[in-house]
Amino acid sequence: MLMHPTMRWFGPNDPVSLADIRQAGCKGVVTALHQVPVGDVWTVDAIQQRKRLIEDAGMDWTVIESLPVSEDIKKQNGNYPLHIENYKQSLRNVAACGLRVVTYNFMPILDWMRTDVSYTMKDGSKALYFERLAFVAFDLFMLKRPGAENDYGEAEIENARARYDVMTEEDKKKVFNNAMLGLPGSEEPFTPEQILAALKTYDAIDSEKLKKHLFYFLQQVVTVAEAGGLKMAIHPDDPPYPVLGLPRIVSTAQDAADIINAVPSPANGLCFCTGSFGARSDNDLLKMLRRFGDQVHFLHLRNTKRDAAGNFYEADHLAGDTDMYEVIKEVLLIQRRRNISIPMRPDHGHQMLDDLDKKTYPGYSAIGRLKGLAELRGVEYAIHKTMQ
Ligand code: DNO
Repeated sequence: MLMHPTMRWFGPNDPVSLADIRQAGCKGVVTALHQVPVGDVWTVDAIQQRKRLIEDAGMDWTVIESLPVSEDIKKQNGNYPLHIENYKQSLRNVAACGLRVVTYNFMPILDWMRTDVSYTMKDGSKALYFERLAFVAFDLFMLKRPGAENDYGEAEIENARARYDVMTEEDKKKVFNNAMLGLPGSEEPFTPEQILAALKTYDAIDSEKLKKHLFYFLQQVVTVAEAGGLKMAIHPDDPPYPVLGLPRIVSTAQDAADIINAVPSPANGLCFCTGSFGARSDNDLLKMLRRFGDQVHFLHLRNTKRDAAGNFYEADHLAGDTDMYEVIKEVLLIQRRRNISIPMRPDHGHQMLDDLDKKTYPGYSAIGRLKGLAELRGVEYAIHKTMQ
């Protein structure tokens, strides 16, 4: 059995069309109703309408990414009881429409963090890049987060200062804007004051408390998901360690085990993102796959290349620190054991060829993902043949 090949689609405004995705070799689409405000109910009508669009293009809506969890739920304040009720209703509605996998994350405020979204590779294509010193400079000298200096060592602060001092005004603007891209709704420029105010709302929430909030959320929604035949798949933190003083609770094997054990159910599982987990050298992805294979409901296959200074860039799908051959082999064994085909998408891709002149979502240009998907499926096909 082969993985179910999919790509992410950001909806009708995505410059990458459903036809493009189909021609890339996908059978399924991963998307969300991005127009619905976080915390509101996804109605059956809206879900059906989106589903029809995808089916008319000859594919299925394989995975929802994401059914977002509101900040109120993460912080357990404001409207969180209502938001949880709404979340359950959305789950019932997507189940009624025949959808099966729901991805979500529990990252406070930020969905992902990079300092450069057009980092030039040797071949001229562009990748996403996290440069540690630029990030520290952003935190200390651009955002000026109170208490930030306690999160870094003296030498690192000094190096970040030196890095900051050589940045032109344009460089600074670029780092600032890129760091802000992972903020949901970040099409609108955020001011440092707005971000500092949002960060402040997490002052009294450490990782232990945030985990409790996640477990409470899971206790509420997993039974509903299970009743509807849905699989919930939590996405790991990106990058998988604390940033900007925010708590992080989906970064390691221990975190994954805690989440799975908190509410044991076939509906409570993982979106196994090799790019996010793989950005941390102490995450052994193969071991994690072996341990959590039964709970993996969705795969993001992406590769990162780390260095000792804490920088990483998004490498070609078959290059980087993760041995994709071994990962895919493990996935095929899991699929055989579970007798299922797990949805997979090539996560991100380099901006290249004609896409270099197009405006696409960072990481989500068509050609780079098409290349990644083709390479991953080639490896998969070859391994599969030898496993018969
Ligand atoms: C970034 C993605 C994330 C992911 C969400 C899932 O490229 O991997 O935005 O979709 O964190 O909730």
